[in-house]
This record gives sequence, C-alpha cells and structure tokens, in this order.
Amino acid sequence: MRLQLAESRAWEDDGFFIRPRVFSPSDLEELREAAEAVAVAAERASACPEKDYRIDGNRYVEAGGSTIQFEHGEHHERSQIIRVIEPFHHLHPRMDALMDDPRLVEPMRDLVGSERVALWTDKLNLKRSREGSGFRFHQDSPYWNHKCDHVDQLPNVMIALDDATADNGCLRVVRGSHKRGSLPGIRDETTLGPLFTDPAHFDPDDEVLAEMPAGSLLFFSPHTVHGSQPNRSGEPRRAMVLTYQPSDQPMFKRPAIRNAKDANELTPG
Ligand SMILES: O=C(O)CCC(=O)C(=O)O
Repeated sequence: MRLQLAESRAWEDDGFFIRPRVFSPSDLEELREAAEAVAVAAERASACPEKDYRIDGNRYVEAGGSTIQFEHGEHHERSQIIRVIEPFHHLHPRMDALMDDPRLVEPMRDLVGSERVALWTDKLNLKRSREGSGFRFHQDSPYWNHKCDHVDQLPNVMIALDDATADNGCLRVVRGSHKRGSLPGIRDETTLGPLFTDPAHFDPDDEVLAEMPAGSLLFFSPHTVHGSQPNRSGEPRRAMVLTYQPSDQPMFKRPAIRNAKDANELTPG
C-alpha cells in the first residue's frame, strides 16, 4: 500500500494520482450508510447552531463540532440543503475508524514524509443530484497557511463514494499547478475571492477531469489547483476529502490531536 515509483513520479510532476477501486462494493455500502447518518446528525445539530452566518451570501452553521456549509443559490430552500460537513469523522464511529484505514494511512506516510501521521481535516461533500453546486478553482494551502507552519505536508485524499463523472461534477485538477506554492487569489469585492486562484496563474489546458469509479482514491497536493462543476445529473456525487499531517499536531478545526493508528494497533473486524 506504500507509494509505487510511478505514483511518486506523478506526485512530483502532476501533483496528483488516482488509485482505482480501492474500496469494495461492501465497504462502499457501509460508508454510504455512514455518510447519510452523518448528514442526518449534522442536520439535527444545525437546528441548534452555535453560529449561523453568511459569507458572500452563502450560509454556514457551526454546530456539533462541525462547520456545515449549505448549498449556494438565490432560493431560500437551497440554503437548507447541506453541501459540505467539516470535520465529520466524529459524527459516526465508522467514519472515525476510516481515519485509521491502512489503505489511506500507508500511502499518506509517504506523501506526508513521516512514519507517524495525524489527521489535519476531513470533509464530506454531498453534491446531491441536480442540487450540488460547483467549486471555483482554488488551492487548499491558502486556506490553511495562517493556521499551520507545515502546509507543504498536508496531502489530500478524495474517496469517491459514487462514480464520479463529468456529468455529476467530478473533481478537476490542474496538472503541475502545485509546483509554485500558494498562487495569488482573485481580487474582487467578495470576502472569499482571495482564496480562489487567479486564472492568470494557471493554464486551463492543463485541467484534468478526475473521473473515477466509486471506491477510488484521488491523492492530491495542498497546492494543486482544483475545482468542479455543479452536479447536473440525476445521481449524487458524494465524496470525502481527508487531509493528513505529521503526528502529534492539532487538527485544523478542532483543538484535539487525532493521530492515525498503526496497523498493529487496529482491532480486527
Ligand atoms: O467536491 C468537490 O467537487 C470539490 C471539493 C473541493 O474542492 C474541496 O473540498 O476543497
């Protein structure tokens, strides 16, 4: 499960690579069920929010230890549909156990560059059929720079819970865009504009559609420019994005440390 030579090369040259069908249909059944239970828990928690606010017109709620983002759009109903839950692993035991899964942790040891790794953050992106909005092109590093002094050691893995296609808004990654660190953002009148990558700083011809079957993993650098189109299909495009870091460091959104267990610390079953 450690990195193959071709994967290390792709990581260096492209800033991403895919491992197809790592999770089996029965794993996926369990994970989808857990993801829906997380969505229900987040919905319940958002009924008693610690904070309910808007940024650039879009709704966010802090509740149950998560930031819950709601769908974008003009209509009031859209601001009731959950878009992203970050973090989410604490909302379901199956998800908490997933953070220690060797299929994720083993390659992460190589990508982080440390034999012991910890979780930095974890997002559940629900991207519901016909409702799921797109994500403008961005890098993750500018979101994290202010809270972390090891931003180069924050690799992401996206786990596809459903087949990801152009039609349902698969992730798009810009090949080679990770090579110049954090790139300049957009200067406009919005609050989040500076966090979206200025298109003058990457080549749209380098965009690659990360289409992949359910159960596949897309590993990508914190500096890789990425985004996605809305889900225009009748199928959901659910995915989880987990980010690891060297061990013994606190998480992005929670003060606790969540070290990944070693394979020999895992309980069978
Ligand atoms: O899920 C998507 O389509 C985009 C996700 C993304 O860009 C992110 O989580 O940073």
